[in-house]
Amino acid sequence: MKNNLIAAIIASGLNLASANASAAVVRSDFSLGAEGWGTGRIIFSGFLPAVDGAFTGPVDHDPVGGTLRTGDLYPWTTFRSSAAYGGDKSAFFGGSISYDLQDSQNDGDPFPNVAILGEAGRMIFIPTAPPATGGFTRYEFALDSSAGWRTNNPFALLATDAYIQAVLANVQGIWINADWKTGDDQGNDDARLDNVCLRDSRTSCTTGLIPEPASLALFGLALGLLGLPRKDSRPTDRRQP
Ligand SMILES: [Ca+2]
Ligand SMILES: [Ca+2]
Ligand SMILES: [Ca+2]
Repeated sequence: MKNNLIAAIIASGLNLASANASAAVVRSDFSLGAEGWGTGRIIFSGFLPAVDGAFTGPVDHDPVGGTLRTGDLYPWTTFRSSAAYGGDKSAFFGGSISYDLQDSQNDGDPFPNVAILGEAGRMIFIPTAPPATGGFTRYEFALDSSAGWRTNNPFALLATDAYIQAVLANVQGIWINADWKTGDDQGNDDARLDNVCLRDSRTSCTTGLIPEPASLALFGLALGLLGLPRKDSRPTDRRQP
């Protein structure tokens, strides 16, 4: 009876751990290539930005820097995520999206920095001041209402947690702004992107899965139960203080 209980506890702990690990993090460091990323377009819908969900264009890869790179290709040019960032990302609610971004020029004005498109035209975006021109600026935005996401409809209202969850339920892609300088010539907006990380609330982008206290307690309980029969047979002189 006790062995069945121990087995059940361990099995549930392992299931929990593997479910977390599979949904915990999506990363792109562009060491070897563009990793399925491309360029994207934003258009204005009234006074609000709207991403072109059907479009993905070519992007450059800088093998020396290990970064994505693009010049200004469209009226409003962005980087566009690979398919790995699409689909049901509900598990990432409460986590974050982070990346390093650089653009060689800007107007000094705030623009949407990152946009996430869900289904049925639902989009959330965050406007910021421009990134640095001579080096990367690191951004991290929580995937909940604390980050100040705005909606594309109807008046750039602050997105509620429920709206953000609806977007994450079926993500069409992520768009990161590569066009901070007005004008479309190829000489401006040398934009670069690196170290993109989409993570859930239990995962670190650098060290991977952070064990949950509940999981640890469960494992501790299981291991403790397993250890009980052996305890008395362990030689006293080998116990550690
Ligand atoms: Ca890199
Ligand atoms: Ca442009
Ligand atoms: Ca431009």
